[in-house]
Amino acid sequence: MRLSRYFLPVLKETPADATVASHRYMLRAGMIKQNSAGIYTWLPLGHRVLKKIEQIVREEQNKAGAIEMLMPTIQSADLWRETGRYDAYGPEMLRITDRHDREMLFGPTNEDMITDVFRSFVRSYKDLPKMLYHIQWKFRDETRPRFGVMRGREFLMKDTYSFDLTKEDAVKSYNKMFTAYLNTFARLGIKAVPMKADTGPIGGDLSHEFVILAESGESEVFCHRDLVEMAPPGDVDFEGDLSHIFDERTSLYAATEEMHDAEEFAKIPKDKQLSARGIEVGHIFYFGDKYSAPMKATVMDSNGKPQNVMMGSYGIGVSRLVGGIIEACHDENGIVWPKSVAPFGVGIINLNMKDEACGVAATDFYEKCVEAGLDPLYDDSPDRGGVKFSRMDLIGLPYQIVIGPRGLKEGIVEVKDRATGERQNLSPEAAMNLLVEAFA
Ligand code: 5CA
Repeated sequence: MRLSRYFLPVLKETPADATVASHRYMLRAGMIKQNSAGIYTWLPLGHRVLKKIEQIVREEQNKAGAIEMLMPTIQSADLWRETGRYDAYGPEMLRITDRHDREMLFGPTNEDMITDVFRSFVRSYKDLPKMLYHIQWKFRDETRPRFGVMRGREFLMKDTYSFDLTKEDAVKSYNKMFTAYLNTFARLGIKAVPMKADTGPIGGDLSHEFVILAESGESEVFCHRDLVEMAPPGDVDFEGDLSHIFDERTSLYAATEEMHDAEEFAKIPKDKQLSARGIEVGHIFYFGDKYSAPMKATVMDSNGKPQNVMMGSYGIGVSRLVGGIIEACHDENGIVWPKSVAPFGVGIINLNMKDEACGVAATDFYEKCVEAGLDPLYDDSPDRGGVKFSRMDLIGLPYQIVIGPRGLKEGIVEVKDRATGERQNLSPEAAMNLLVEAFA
């Protein structure tokens, strides 16, 4: 992409109402525009990141055996009356009436609807287990939408629902998602720690939040330090036994504020005790027949007896992650994207648009990057060098290639690693090799 043809409305001023780094940088880098409280337009740069995160989440769900579908955003109140959640959910639910005075709502989550889908089609234990998911916009009329996309009112969620005959099988599904989440967050370039959590309006008796540790986190969390550095499971057989992955993590103390047990925490060696602030980027629940019982979602077991299907639900805040990743990955100059989710792989800065040799070299390098699949952003604007440098730092692409008249005379370009700040003078060929290797 050439910057001159792109839509990157970068702001010079720091927006006054943005109190956390991710919100400030997302506004300044032209990633989002607020439309009303907690509701945002995803501008092209922000949209790229959102889609990259979504795709990684999708790939890891598919690996775990979950099946993608798509349910609507607008739901009928009737389904929610069946489970008693229409009244229980309270003012966070956006309620709508259509022209026939039928009560509808903008879905804050989908347990009720997916249970209806399930009971409409599945009759036998032979069709189990099943894990179904979608990636869809949700609406929650939060009392205090804040921190930009991290606590929005309209937000993108990946929500998976598992269906099993027995609690024992349902726990296997829970472990699949637990494992898939560890891999997902590692691929996104962040450390998200699974912590014992409260179930809130979703319900159930087994639940974990996946939490990024960051100063701007909304809640206090407590855990054993070793959990933070644990390697992700990687390539595992999702049909095999995954309980050791779950046990290995949950044997170490980790809990959110609501579940915190000060006495248990005190048993951890002092130097391993970690209390910090955290951002919840994922939340998984096992709730058995909480929805299947009232909605009569049953399957025949091997004796021909109807059984309530045992369920769990598993959420990832896809849009929240854009902010969460920035909270974990930034410095005083701007965002420092992990390679896997960066909106472009490399930024090319042409320091002198009037210099013919620079134009030829930059265009040539840009085209080679396109061919190599590096997804380059070429700053071909007439702006001063200083403006180009700070804009490129702000938007946080992993690598910058600086092409200027002086270097070119010696046959070199400058490669800057955004994360380390390290600069190298290399021939264009060597620079290209470095990039190709970095993204291999
Ligand atoms: N149905 C279950 C799991 S599928 C559920 O709704 N869980 S949840 O309430 O914990 O939400 C799942 C994830 O959505 C959270 O972990 C969080 O990352 C994200 N999320 C929740 N509320 C918001 C919000 N207001 N803004 C942005 N993301 C949110």
